[in-house]
Amino acid sequence: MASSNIEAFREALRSSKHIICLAGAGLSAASGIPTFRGAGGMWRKYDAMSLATPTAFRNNPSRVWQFYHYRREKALKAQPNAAHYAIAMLSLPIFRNAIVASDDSTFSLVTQNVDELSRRALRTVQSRLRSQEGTPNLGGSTINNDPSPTELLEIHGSLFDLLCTSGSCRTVEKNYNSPICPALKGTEEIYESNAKLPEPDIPIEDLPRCRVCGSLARPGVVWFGESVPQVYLMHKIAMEADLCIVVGTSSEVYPAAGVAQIVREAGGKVAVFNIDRTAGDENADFLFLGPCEETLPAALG
Ligand code: BV8
Ligand code: ZN
Repeated sequence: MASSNIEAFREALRSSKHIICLAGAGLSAASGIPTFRGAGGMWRKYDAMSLATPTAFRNNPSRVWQFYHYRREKALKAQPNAAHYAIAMLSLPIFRNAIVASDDSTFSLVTQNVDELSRRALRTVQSRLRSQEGTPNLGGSTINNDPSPTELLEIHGSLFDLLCTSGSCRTVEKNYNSPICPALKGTEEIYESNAKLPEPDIPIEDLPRCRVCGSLARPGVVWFGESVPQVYLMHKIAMEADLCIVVGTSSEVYPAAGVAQIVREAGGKVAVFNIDRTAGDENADFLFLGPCEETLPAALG
């Protein structure tokens, strides 16, 4: 039976050395980003899962791009919340080593979210401390202030990666333009309001194009049925972890949902932070029910 005793969790945290955090849409809920399955309904008119597939994009690129444009605009206006920052602080060796009383502990955040809010939170805490004198060992790569590839795995990609769909070009670029193209401007309102406004059918030539070859571009996210590029790195980190903190995920999407089981089978402990009960949480060592933007800072504080 999972414990909800914070002191016992803190004891487990203190005696861990390799921490992995697995995050899902519930981590960003307090930032105003709708979850996939939550009451808010990612995109009320459609089931998000039916739109996050290569087939949906092939059959109706206009609708799929409106879905991603809607989420890009939401994410651009959103701010990381207290749970993002509580996790981000664990990425700072100077902070983490003080908790786990070891100077060679490791931390990895594996997020299923594509909103880049965790990336922003890690960048903020790492650059803020880096800007103070004499605090050299802050984690992250000093080059572009970005978290290192093992500190942050955005395993389902990013709303702000733009991929060329031409097999001979395959350009990938970061794109934070709002809107990403003129034809999508304002379509987010149609989906925000309950008005039964007609869905625009945007001609394919007016959808986002590759800057290099002009082909149709797609969002740089991993769709259902597509392989997860960082799955091996994720599994390697999970097998070496002695504590897994699972935050705000329904634990229904694989391979991410398998991480906690891998940590448990390798002898590690699992702590679940969720507003509701979820698949497999009865096997966790710790279960903290409530909004993670409150429970996580309280537990890690
Ligand atoms: C793969 C990016 C194999 C896009 C996402 C048939 C064919 C192929 C594969 C499959 C198949 N059947 C099943 C599969 C496997 C499939 C899968 O797992 N399906 C599920 C539905 C059973 N997985 C895949 O397809 C993966 N690829 O298997 O490839 C392969 C190998 C080789 C070659 C080819 C193929 C790829 C999966 C990635 C899909 N892309 N995202 C986009 O975002 O648009 S998944 C997407 O949905 C999210 O990223 C996220 O991962 C998932 C939603 O899950 P959650 O994050 O958990 O969010 P959810 O809304 O469900 O839950 C929110 C939780 O938060 C709730 O528990 C709620 O209680 C809680 N909460 C809410 N508020 C708070 C809170 N908790 C705390 N505090 C709060 N305030
Ligand atoms: Zn191209």
